[in-house]
Amino acid sequence: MQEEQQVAILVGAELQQQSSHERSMDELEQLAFACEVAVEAKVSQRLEKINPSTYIGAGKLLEVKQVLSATDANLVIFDDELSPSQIRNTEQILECKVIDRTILILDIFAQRAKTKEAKLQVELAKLQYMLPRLVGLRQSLGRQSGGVGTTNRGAGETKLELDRRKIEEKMSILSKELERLVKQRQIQRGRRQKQEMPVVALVGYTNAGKSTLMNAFLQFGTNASDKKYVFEENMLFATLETSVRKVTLPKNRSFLLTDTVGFVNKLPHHLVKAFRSTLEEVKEADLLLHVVDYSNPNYEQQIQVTNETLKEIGVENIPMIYLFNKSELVDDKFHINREDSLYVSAREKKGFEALLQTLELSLFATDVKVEFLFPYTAGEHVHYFQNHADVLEMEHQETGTYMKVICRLKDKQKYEQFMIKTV
Ligand SMILES: Nc1nc2c(ncn2[C@@H]2O[C@H](COP(=O)(O)OP(=O)(O)OP(=O)(O)O)[C@@H](O)[C@H]2O)c(=O)[nH]1
Ligand SMILES: [Mg+2]
Repeated sequence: MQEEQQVAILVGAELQQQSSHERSMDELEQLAFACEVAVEAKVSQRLEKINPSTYIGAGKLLEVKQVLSATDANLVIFDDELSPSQIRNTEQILECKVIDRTILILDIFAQRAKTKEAKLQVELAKLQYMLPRLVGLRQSLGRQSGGVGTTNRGAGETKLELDRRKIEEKMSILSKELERLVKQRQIQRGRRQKQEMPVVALVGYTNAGKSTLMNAFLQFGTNASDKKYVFEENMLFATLETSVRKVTLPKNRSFLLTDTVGFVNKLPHHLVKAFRSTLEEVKEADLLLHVVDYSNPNYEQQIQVTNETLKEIGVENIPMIYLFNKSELVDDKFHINREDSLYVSAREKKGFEALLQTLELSLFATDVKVEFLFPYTAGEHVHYFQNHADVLEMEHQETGTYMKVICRLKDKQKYEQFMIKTV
């Protein structure tokens, strides 16, 4: 079936004196582009409060209808999550397919999801979103042959999806499958924890530069073998899956770095819930690097949205360092004077010296200087410390190998029996 080019009119309500309304509409436009939907026009209305039946006022809606008939637009996208009856009512009046910000984001996630886990999570979130909206969707589909979101699908599939009982059945199957995958992941994570390496997670708004930063870290690190670069791209939600890489800094100081999915304003609640398991890695981090697109005029709101979303997934009380990224694009860059922030450019690899120093301080502050004497029968321990500690001195003596090292506190405790003294 030939897919019709989708052309949309964006509709938003400006509540109070929101300065962020225009930016939210711009972001909606970017989200539409990410779904290959062209934007014909934007219509905004200043409102005291949202109209419960049609979201914007009836008069304004007719204005949208006029724009629809004057252009070749065939889709209306609201910049917020609509209730089932709002979708039904606006579709009836506009005689056109209506979707909202939520389904747009769900569609992007659906298109981008690559791993089985991500696919399941998105599908589940989509079904959850659809369930209470079946009536409205059914009507809309009677008129149009299009799918639920922005993608056109075959009629057979949509019919199946619109059957409530079948949806519920499917959701329960997906949940079980997801649970199984999550368990599998927890086992993997448990294995990793045994390595006792500190975990650092990159978090932040979508397109802030998290993946680019991760790749920069891999270049700086000394581990030559494990340089599996992650995907970075100038588009919203380039990253949907969590990737973990080991970064080794000089002096054998290693940590695990986690790249995660970015956040966006009004991120659908179902989606946050569905992605909770992916983001569990973040919950267990020792340190969060909050990456901010400092060149974005809206960066303050983006920080706020990110912090709120983190709270929603239960991430609290983890030390956080703000990385004001893309700082090479900003002239007056040092006006934020906060102790917990650094200015970097992931693209130009600037500001990394200070960053690495800060990481050293916060991750390896409890490292200790220890002297060991390993008998020659325990050669594997010598090997271990050569790879996991900063070796200051080493000497083969009569009774064994003498080592003076700076190592992790945990290792000191573990190998206490071989210790001569703490220096
Ligand atoms: N000018 C400039 N651009 C940067 C910098 N860091 C990243 N970018 C660009 O910003 C865009 C987004 O970068 P990503 O690393 O994919 O961003 P992300 O935070 O991983 O985004 P999501 O995965 O979508 O959440 C890319 O086009 C990068 O090249 C920087 O320091 N300066
Ligand atoms: Mg990314």
